[in-house]
This record gives sequence, structure tokens and C-alpha cells, in this order.
Amino acid sequence: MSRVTLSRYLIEQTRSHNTPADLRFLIEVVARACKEISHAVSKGALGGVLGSMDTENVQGEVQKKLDVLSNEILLEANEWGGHLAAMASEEMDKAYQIPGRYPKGAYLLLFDPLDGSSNIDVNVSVGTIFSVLRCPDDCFSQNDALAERAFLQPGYRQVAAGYALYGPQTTLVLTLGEGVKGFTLDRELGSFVLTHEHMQVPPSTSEFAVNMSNQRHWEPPVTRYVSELLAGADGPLGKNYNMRWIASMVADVHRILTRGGLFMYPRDAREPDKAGKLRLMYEANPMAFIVEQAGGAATTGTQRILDVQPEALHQRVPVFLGSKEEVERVTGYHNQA
Ligand code: AHM
Ligand code: MG
Repeated sequence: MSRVTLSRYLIEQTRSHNTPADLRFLIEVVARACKEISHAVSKGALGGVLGSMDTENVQGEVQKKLDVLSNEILLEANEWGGHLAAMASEEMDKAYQIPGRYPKGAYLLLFDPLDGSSNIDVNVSVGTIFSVLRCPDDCFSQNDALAERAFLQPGYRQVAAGYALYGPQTTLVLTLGEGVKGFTLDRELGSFVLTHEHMQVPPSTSEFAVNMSNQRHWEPPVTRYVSELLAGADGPLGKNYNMRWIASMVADVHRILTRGGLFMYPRDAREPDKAGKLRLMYEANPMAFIVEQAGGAATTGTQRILDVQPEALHQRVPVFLGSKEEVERVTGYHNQA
């Protein structure tokens, strides 16, 4: 049987599900940018791309050279095609307006260009996360405030979301709102090939992912839940749990899409808004959309992530996502508190 490339999959989607041609083009352009980022990541020290810049991003985090390079690759790939009205990135303070010399399109693209960047210099998996929204009618203005407002749509309005994982293989995982497909980069062909037709998160699991070193800063429902996980078969949950923490959300979520599990980045008392580390628009929303489309669940502990009304582009939210049973359990503990 002939192999289904990402291009063929998208063309067939256009025919059978009326996926608009400009959305198809957008996904192809993002995938091409991810191939370029994958290439830069894989060169490592040979490409002179390891290490930090002298700059910080809007969240006050030191930027790695590859964070900045990946951001530029995504901006340059997407600005000229006429499919976007604006872009927003975890690495940029403000929304990026499409330069006046190019036509504007119907979509908004948001991305975390290189997630898990603390892993870059140690040769551990990192990834790109992206989310696509439709642009409301008034967002064609050059006004920054108006452009930023256009992005502040709840996650259930996403029309597409995905991530590329730069690991032992480069994989692209994509949802257009009708299930989740996984593609593996065939480096000889230079194409993403459909390898995971129907990605599913099993409803129950005995594996969880959390940064345990933050335990003393969590809220009581999370402390209670994690102590029950650690109590194993002798505790109230009656089974033993295994733990994994890669510190790259893309890699942790990919494991959950492959064999199930629960990912947590809870509220943290040290932060001004106590919202945890992860960003709603660039990390929580696209991952929640993918996980729900694969039959899993995603909440902030108190609310479905996709229902959160964003108030700011760089807003943070607590994240609990993965196998339904465990997400529901930890959300239930929050709601009892
Ligand atoms: P980043 O976007 O600055 O790389 O931060 C997000 C990453 C996630 O990929 C990962 O789940 C988390 O930060 C790891 O956090 P920690 O440093 O607490 O292990
Ligand atoms: Mg990130």
C-alpha cells in the first residue's frame, strides 16, 4: 500500500471534510518550518546553535539560541503566504503583525517555537507546539491592542492544533478537530508520513508525570492526590503508579498519547498569580485540544482548559491532562476543596 504523506492526508481532508484550502496550506507551511527546526536541533554543537543568548523573553526566561532561531523560522515561513492575519509566540512580547507587503488571511497562528528548551543543551527531546484560530472580522487592523484581543478566544474555538517532537524520530501530531493523527518524518524523502492513524489516550493509567521537587508549593488537593499515587497498592487508589518526568511537555504528552498517563503542572504558591508555569495559549490549549480529540481530558483542576476565557496573551494556567479517569479524580479533589 502506498504511503500517505501529510500533503496527501491534507488534500484528502479538503475533499472529504471540506477543510479549507488555506488551512491546509497553513499546516503544510508549519510542518515545513518544523522540518527546518528539526534539522537545526539535530545539528547541535556542530551547528553552533547550543547555549543561551543575552536576552530574556517576555516571561523573564533566558532565551536559548535555538528558541530564537526556531521563532524566526516559524515567522519567516508563515508571514508571506497570505493565510494568516497575525501570529503570536511564547518568545515575543506582542502579537506579530503580517508585514504590509504581504496579503493577510483568515487565520491566527500561535506557537511555542521550542518547548522544553532546558533540555536543548543536554540532547533530550524538545518540540514545537502550535494552535490555529480563526481571525474575527475586526482583526485586520494594524492596531496592536486590537490584534492582541483577536487572539483571546477560548481553546474550544481552535480549528487545528499540533506539535512536532524532536526526539529519536521527528514526529508531527495533528488534530483538525476530528481525531488525532501522527506523522513520522522520513528524512530521505523529506516528508512527514502518516504512521499513527488513530491516536488514543487510554481512559485509565498507572503512570503520572509531575515535577515532584515543587511539591511543597502545591495546593492541598494536589498534595493529597499525589500522596495517594505514591502510596500505591496499599493506599486508597489500590494500585501502584510509575512516574516519568522529561521536563519537555511535548515529550511527556507524546508518551501519554502513545500509552496513556497523567501530566500535571499544578498551581504553585511562589508565583504572583499562583497559576503554575505553563502558558494557556501556547501550551495548555493546543495540548488540551489534542488530548480531548484522542479521548482524554484536560482541566485546570477546576475547569475544562478549552473553556477558559483568556485574559492575556501570555496568561498561565494549571494543567492536568491525559487519561480521563485520573484527570477526573484530581479535578474532583479540587472541586471538593
Ligand atoms: P519552556 O516553554 O520555557 O520550555 O517551559 C515549558 C516546559 C515544559 O515543556 C515542561 O513540562 C516544563 O517546562 C518543565 O518544567 P520544570 O522546569 O519545572 O521541570
Ligand atoms: Mg513552552
